[in-house]
Amino acid sequence: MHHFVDCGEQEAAINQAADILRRADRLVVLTGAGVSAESGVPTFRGSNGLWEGHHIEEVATPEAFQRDPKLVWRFYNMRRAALAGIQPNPAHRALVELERRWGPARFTLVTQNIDGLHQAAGSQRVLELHGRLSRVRCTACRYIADRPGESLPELPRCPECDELIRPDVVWFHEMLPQDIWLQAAERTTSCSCFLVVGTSAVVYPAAGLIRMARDVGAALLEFNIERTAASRSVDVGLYGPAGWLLPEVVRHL
Ligand code: BV8
Ligand code: ZN
Repeated sequence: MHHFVDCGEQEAAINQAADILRRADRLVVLTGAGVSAESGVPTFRGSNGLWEGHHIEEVATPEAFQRDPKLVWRFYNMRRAALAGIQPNPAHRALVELERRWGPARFTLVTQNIDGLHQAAGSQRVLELHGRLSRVRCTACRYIADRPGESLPELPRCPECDELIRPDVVWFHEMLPQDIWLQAAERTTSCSCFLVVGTSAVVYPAAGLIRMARDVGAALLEFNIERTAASRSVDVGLYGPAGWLLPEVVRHL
């Protein structure tokens, strides 16, 4: 396990990471909020996990929605509105390039993010573990729809049955979409190199993929601006903005 921090050592880390990637047959990448940070999307723990004085873990829950749906919709409508002004950054585009080089059978992008920026950048296959901010679904019937760019009322109702609709995201204390989780786990346990990009690695079961990759002997690379809960498990840590480091490693391939 090596951590390179200053630019001389960072150059070494970039070369080492490129060497490891070059030899890798099947890649899995796990991204978190940090990969969208340079697009202007606030991270969760950057604001020490607060929104309007509430802990995000307390707003993004079914209990909060039950108790105060207006508060929860205010939180999500604000984030939906913010989506209008954001674009993918070079980190997203570097991951599109990796997918192009390895091809869909040997490259899997797993994201905890709900901003849709990977798809906007051109990633073809994205496993969204925590859902999608632009999508809404009914709390009562099977209505579900992708409604990007639309500002919703403070208590939006279902066009089919008039019950409350909710963001189609996975809240804390909710199960992840089973089929997506199984695909992510299956790809992770058969990969030879696992990249952890822009995540504090504290939210489970997503963060559990890191351990799963290590347990099958995959090489682990971390891209982050600082050390995380995953840092002690990785082979090479590259510490700096993902929007610079990821394209840099791709350039060295
Ligand atoms: C579950 C969607 C099974 C919503 C999200 C009690 C009861 C039940 C469960 C639990 C419990 N206690 C704990 C749990 C488990 C819980 C959990 O892990 N909690 C944590 C807080 C400890 N998990 C769950 O509840 C999961 N479900 O367990 O179900 C179950 C079911 C019922 C009963 C029992 C068990 C569901 C988890 C999914 C929650 N939904 N998002 C929304 O977004 O509004 S999670 C949320 O956090 C986001 O998806 C986000 O992606 C994710 C993780 O955060 P990160 O992406 O890592 O973002 P963060 O800000 O933390 O870090 C950013 C990183 O980027 C930093 O490291 C920073 O240094 C770096 N960075 C910043 N800038 C840059 C950069 N890196 C590179 N370049 C830069 N420029
Ligand atoms: Zn309905």
